[in-house]
Amino acid sequence: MEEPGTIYFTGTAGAGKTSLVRAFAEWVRTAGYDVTVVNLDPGTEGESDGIDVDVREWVRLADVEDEYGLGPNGAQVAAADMIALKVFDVKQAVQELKGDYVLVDTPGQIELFAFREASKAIVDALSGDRSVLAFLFDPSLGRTPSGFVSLAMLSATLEFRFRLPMVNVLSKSDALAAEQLQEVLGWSDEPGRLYDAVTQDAPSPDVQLSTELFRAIETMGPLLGLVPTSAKEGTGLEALYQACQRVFGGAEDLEPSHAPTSE
Ligand SMILES: Nc1nc2c(ncn2[C@@H]2O[C@H](COP(=O)(O)OP(=O)(O)O)[C@@H](O)[C@H]2O)c(=O)[nH]1
Ligand SMILES: [Mg+2]
Repeated sequence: MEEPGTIYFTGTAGAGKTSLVRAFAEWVRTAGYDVTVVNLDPGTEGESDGIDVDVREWVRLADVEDEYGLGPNGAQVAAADMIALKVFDVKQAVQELKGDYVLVDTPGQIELFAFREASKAIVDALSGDRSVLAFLFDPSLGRTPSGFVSLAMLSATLEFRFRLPMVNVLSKSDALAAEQLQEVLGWSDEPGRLYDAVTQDAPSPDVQLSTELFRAIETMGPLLGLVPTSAKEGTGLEALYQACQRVFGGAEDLEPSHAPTSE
């Protein structure tokens, strides 16, 4: 059996990871594939509905806080380390479900996920040859030139840390007006436009810094290729599927077996 395609949904707190995992899981299932949804966030609130493998079965943030008398930040760090110790149990639970695609919702605090060795160990253990990071650009930050550059840097940092291919996503695209959406997508399609936007941004002490950051992004290579999605409106999900599929190298599999809206 072919190895499942594993997609890690990453992004700043509130970027829409959990919502997109749910909407995308539904789309991929309707397209005829088996999907396994994994929650790696020990602090997420709410029920496990729609989650197939939930790390809270092994580690819960509230329990770690109580048991070790830690505040939320200390508990997050401790929980990440505890999850790393359970990663083979998580992996076994994922493998038993034999999904075609594994969608992984990552912890709310991206700095913990990005910079703790434990997270790297977890991703390394769960990832096979067909793995990709999806990084969500939250439009509330990504709609300004400096916010956009900051998110692009964060995306590049994750790619560099985890050594996995990256698909960049503009989440909550319904929250932007049409012209704003076109502007932001233009920044990702044509670096020159982002450069102009950054340099024309209202003069402020950090414009120089943003410009330097932009030059770094420019030399970092391939264009970001932002895929606009909306979990709320269910748009962009097929484009996201295709972007991931291109990374997995299954060009012949670009067309889902049963497109959801085909009948
Ligand atoms: N307008 C809009 N809001 C969204 C969308 N996806 C998520 N949200 C809202 O953004 C907030 C954070 O979403 P969530 O999925 O919990 O983000 P996470 O912290 O990255 O997992 C919630 O209030 C959601 O209702 C979307 O596609 N469009
Ligand atoms: Mg979430």
